[in-house]
Amino acid sequence: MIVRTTSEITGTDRDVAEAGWRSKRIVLGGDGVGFSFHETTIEAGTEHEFHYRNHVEAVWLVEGDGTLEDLDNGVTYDLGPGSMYLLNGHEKHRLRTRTRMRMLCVFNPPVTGKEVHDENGVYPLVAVD
Ligand code: 9YT
Repeated sequence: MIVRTTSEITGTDRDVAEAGWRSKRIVLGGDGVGFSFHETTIEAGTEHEFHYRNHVEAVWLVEGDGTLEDLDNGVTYDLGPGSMYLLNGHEKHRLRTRTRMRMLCVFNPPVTGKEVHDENGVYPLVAVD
């Protein structure tokens, strides 16, 4: 069994930030369970494009609101506390925050912690050592 708290990973290499967003990865590929589990916060009034070509991601919004645009078909969804979106088709997407969002995200296959977004907002598939 593994038990962790947010405070013990804050400021470590499991706590990553890029412009406008920050993500604390409480479970990573190295934990060996087939998924990774993240708490992502995105600042108010920001816009982000992501495209997880190699991963399936579920995102459960706990706090905040904004919109999610599916860039594969142009459909836009309103998001608020309790909204969940599942990228089961590797959809390229744009998140726009009205207020600061806090969301819980699961990735399969797991993120290892070594990925960086490339110029298209894609994470490469990185094997666990
Ligand atoms: C909202 C979202 O896509 N979060 C993904 C996790 C974050 N980009 C990370 O931990 O790298």
